[in-house]
Amino acid sequence: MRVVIVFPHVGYCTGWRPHLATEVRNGSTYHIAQALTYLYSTARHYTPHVRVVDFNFGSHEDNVQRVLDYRPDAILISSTVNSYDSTKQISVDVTRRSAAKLFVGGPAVSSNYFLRPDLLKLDVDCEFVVTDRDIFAWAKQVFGMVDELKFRTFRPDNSWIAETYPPETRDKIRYTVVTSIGCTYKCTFCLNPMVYKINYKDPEIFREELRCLRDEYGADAVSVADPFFFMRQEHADDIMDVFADSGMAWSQQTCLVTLTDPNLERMAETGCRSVLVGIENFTSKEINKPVEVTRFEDRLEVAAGMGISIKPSFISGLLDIDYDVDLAQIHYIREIIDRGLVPNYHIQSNIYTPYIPDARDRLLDVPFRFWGVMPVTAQDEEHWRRNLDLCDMIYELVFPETAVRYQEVRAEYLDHLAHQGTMWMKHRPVPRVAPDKKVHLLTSGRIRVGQP
Ligand code: B12
Ligand code: SF4
Repeated sequence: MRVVIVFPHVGYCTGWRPHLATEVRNGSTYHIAQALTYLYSTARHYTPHVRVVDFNFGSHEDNVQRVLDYRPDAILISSTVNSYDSTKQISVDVTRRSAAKLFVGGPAVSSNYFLRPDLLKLDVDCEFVVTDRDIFAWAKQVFGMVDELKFRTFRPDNSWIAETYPPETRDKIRYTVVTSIGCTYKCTFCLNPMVYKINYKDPEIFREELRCLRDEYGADAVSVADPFFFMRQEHADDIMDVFADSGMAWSQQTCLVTLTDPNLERMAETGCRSVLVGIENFTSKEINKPVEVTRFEDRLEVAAGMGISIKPSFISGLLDIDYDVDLAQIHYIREIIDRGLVPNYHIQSNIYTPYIPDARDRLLDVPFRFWGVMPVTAQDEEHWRRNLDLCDMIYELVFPETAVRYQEVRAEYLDHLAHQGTMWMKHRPVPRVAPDKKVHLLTSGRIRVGQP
């Protein structure tokens, strides 16, 4: 069986920081998706004929041609919601000229398939694939069989990188690895605790993976994609020992409470240069992890003293937060930039995006490329104006260098809304499920709305 794995274009939410910056600078890099490494390696377990095409590089037409040239029997598209416009376009363009069977999966599908299926409608036939705890289970749908593969012992194969990205592109990408999946916290807006069974990679498998990235690609730094690096101390210690032996620089993401003095010291000793820390909002009850201003500022200072940059991430417009409280947080973010505590290009500051179906959201009818950048949910028109105002304040105060680009994207967004009969998206209502119950229900199909 011949398989092509496709990563669609990520819309305006590029992953470069800030999203709407028109120049790539301050060390920004494109992070290779671990979904691709694992989709490729798993597919190779079943067939030798696998190719990956990443639509974030090169033209759409050339990439469609590359998919077709491989003469696939199956095409697997891995999509987030932000890249779903591109997924729709690719689906139409490839199925028009190929008889390959189309499978569409990834976070867009896992989060929406059961509770908001109307969002996934495509103009072509396809089979949707939901990840429910087991990241290898999809082989049953695609290959008609499934072997017992375990994240802990599975050996990822990174040889797809050389076939996918030409050397000039490889200079711009950041090599990534994943050492654990899932999360022990349960923030209501996050897919991680809902889609993955918690699991930890064997440090010796990880050592081999790093060796391959260093020897075959000359990688001298990697980014760890684990949603919560310090989820289990023993595992994190083992992984840091492997980094110490490798001599590679590394970065990771974790929660504020785990940035203790001993952890920061060991991170510094083992070559960790930066850590993404999800602060999100200092007052919201939607957040399941402890975050406090004093601890945050104290940790910023201690980490900086050890040569580690803390890259905080903030969310405005969460469902339980008032406009004034959000506005105060945006001013606070500006203040920490002015006080020299964090440069703005190390900050993620986004308007709340309704990635997880929630009966409290009312979605706007805008293309998916705006998700993660502009407001796409509000209770009513007045609330939408307040969310838009928060968004304006974020770009004006936190990312002033994006002003021109922001105004272009904003104008396109407003123009789109002005040409709709109604600004609200029509879809069947999302069933009310208590946020803490969603962790076990979102991807299991035990509550569902009916298929797209
Ligand atoms: C690491 C990470 C990042 C990293 C690296 C991103 C990258 N490109 O890899 C960084 C920090 C850069 C990042 C950025 C962003 N991210 Co991110 N990220 C993650 C995270 C925590 C882990 C992804 C991962 O590596 N998983 C491990 C791999 C092995 O598992 P997997 O991806 O689930 O894939 C397996 C299966 O699901 C299945 N599968 C997947 N797709 C398909 C398709 C088919 C056809 C089949 C058969 C099977 C299949 O098989 C795979 C392997 O076996 C996820 C959380 C999540 N739950 O996925 C969020 C997540 C994917 N990110 C998200 C978002 C929104 C973003 C940003 C848009 C954020 C922003 N505002 O900038 C950007 C987009 C950047 C980009 N270019 O992709 C959202 C997507 C929401 C949604 N519902 O669409 C997620 C789900 C987190 C969340 N908020 O809940 N991200
Ligand atoms: S702590 Fe981070 S990864 Fe875990 S559920 Fe909350 S936002 Fe998601």
